Amino acid sequence: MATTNLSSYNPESVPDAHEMRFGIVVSDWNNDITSSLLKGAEKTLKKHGVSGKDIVVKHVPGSFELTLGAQFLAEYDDLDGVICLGCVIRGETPHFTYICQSVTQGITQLNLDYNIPFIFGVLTTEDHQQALERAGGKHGNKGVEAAVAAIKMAALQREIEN
Ligand code: DLZ
Repeated sequence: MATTNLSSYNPESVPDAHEMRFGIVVSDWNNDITSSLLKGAEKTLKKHGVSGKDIVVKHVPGSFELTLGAQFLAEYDDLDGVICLGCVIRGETPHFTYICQSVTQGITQLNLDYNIPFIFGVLTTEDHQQALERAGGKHGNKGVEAAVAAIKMAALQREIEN
């Protein structure tokens, strides 16, 4: 099955973001992967005009903590959106399933509770190799995809509100 390249998109389809401000909450679990996701997200936001001072990065211990970290950012800063970056790799126990369910439901709930977008930039993979391939490897970078989604959703909100 062909896998979409997560870094491939039409730059002209992305609205100008120079007046936007974003939070990024990033999980330290599987840091070799999530640090690449963070680099991809920051680079993409800047490429579309977001100033470095308007990118607020906060770290949390693991993907389970992404939801609360994102809520803290939404509560205490004036943001156009929050990008949640993490990497959950399947292990030998059902832990994977519980963390994936929790973070998926948590981020969905934040989208419904707050009037800004929360973007799901979480890799959920069978093994470390699959994660590497999606963190700047042959399938692109999930952080890039998440940043593009954040800008598009923030622009959509501005368009509808104005
Ligand atoms: C405990 C745990 C395990 C086993 N695996 C992962 C993982 O693959 N990816 C991830 O982001 N976090 C993992 N964690 C940590 C949990 O997300 C969480 O930080 C701890 O359970 C403490 O609440």
